[in-house]
Amino acid sequence: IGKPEARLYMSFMYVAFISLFVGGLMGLLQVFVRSGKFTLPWGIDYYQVLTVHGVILGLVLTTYFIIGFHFSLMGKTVGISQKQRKVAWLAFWIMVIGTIMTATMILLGKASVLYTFYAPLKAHPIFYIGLALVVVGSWVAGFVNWRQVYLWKKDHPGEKTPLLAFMVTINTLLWFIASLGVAATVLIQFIPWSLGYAETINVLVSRTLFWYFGHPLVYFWLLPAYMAWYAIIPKIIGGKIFSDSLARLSFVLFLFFSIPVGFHHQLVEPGIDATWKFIQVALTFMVAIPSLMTAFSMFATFEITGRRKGFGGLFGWFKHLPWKDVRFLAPFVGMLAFIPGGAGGLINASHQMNAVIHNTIWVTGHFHLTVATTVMLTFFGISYWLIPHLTGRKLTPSINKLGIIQTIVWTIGMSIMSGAMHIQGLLGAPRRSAYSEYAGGEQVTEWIGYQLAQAIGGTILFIGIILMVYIFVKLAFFAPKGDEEFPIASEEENAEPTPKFFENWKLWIGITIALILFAYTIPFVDIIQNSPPGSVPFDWPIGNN
Ligand code: HAS
Repeated sequence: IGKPEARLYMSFMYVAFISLFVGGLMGLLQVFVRSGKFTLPWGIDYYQVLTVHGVILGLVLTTYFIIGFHFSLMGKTVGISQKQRKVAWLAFWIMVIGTIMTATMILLGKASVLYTFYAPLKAHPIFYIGLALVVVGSWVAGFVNWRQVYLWKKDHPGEKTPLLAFMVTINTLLWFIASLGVAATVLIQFIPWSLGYAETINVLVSRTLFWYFGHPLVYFWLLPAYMAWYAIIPKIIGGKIFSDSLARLSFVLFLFFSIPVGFHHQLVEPGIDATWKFIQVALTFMVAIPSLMTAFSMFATFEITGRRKGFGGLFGWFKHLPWKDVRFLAPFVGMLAFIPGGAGGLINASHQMNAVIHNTIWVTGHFHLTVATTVMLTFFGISYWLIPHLTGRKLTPSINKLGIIQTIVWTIGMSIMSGAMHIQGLLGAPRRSAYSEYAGGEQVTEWIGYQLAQAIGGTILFIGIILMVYIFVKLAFFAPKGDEEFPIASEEENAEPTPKFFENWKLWIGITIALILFAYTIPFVDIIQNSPPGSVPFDWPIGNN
């Protein structure tokens, strides 16, 4: 790989891993506060720390890692020109400026609005302007990716887009369409409101636009992990991609179904008609299908590879997997975590059960299994080969061993922390709350042991973060020079050829937009028409309703 490309891709990775360290430290402080054995010094507020944690890990770390990974995949499969690289740098710097603006406001205590930042919580205008810049920067990066594919297709008429480039195109499309919602609420509602041009804000509109973005956001995190599962893990285990068409279909289904489902975060919210909640829940169950297809495909790859290596029987395939290779082990633990993580998601999406867990710390447990384990361990698994590949170094056996220890530490820490969160949530403990005895409520005593378990799990996780940051620094600067492989698998020979219609982008985008309009138009008009007094939407520039 050329130096200028590597420098570009690595810049995103540096921001990602610095974020991992800072965000992890904040997580440690939180579990300590919640245990009731520790108070924050110097008047630092719990919600300030919680906002840093959520924004920096949920939004900054993920977005930078994903964009850096997208670029690496595109560079490898369809190439990047010098001009595209320049625009990609522009994207990077717009994002960095935005991130610095946002982070400064949070650190000054002027934006303790949590990573979901919907109204009525209000932050300093610079916080929102910074966020808007991050989104704009990410769009510029996405436009570069589309241009890369477009030019490649022009040079290769009639050929199918390489699988990984196809997947990146879907993920950037998903991100673009979804982030229009957050851009709308930030530009039309929050910036005027925080600047004082508008006196009021329509809370329900802001929450609805946020969740229109917030749910697909989780698939924007998940899909890069799936890219690795479908196309990279088979190579690492010495196998092939089970089916290129199946992989493409599952990504197309994610594009369709990940956006028109935001109401499943608003099931207990008054002001949204129950019929539309029902429809969006039905669509939510549709979005589980491509994940089940992914599970099927992974089992197929494991089994076919195992049998080819001569491991027969019902579970013989299990034995051949390269357990001592951290490039496999870390993502594999991520897959395992997604079994309870995904099941938890289906519980959340079911209206009656949602009433039990909504706003409890169960939800925090759910997303620490999904994003903080499934996605993060896969991202770590990618880093073990991608970072040395980019820096011209080698993943040595000793760093590999350290990676295995890191994976085990993460698994233990997360099982304790997330397990405690799930149980405590079922016992009614709220999420997003500092330590409280709730006026001596009897039920509260049941939570204490779990709060302590959370603190123990969180501390183990923090050790995992230190280890990972150490491994990153080693791979980026100190590992011996060499050529680390960029592992991309080829397809099984007997797989059906991929049908041509997969390249029909107009069709995919058309269906996506139709589904969004179907799921959102009527309820959105309804929300606006029935706004309570004092919350007229979009009242800027009149501003005094
Ligand atoms: Fe979720 C809340 C529903 C997936 C993240 N979710 C959240 C929040 C986050 C989040 C961050 O319906 C909190 C937001 C906030 O701050 O308020 N979620 C779902 C559903 C799914 C789901 C239906 N979530 C995710 C993923 C996330 C994520 C992925 C991040 C990456 N979630 C909800 C709902 C809420 C929610 C409600 C709101 C709750 C409330 O009331 O506030 C589905 O996509 C899940 C489908 C997944 C599966 C699993 C397939 C299994 C696979 C593994 C295969 C394993 C192998 C290994 C191959 C059906 C693919 C096998 C080897 C062996 C040896 C066995």
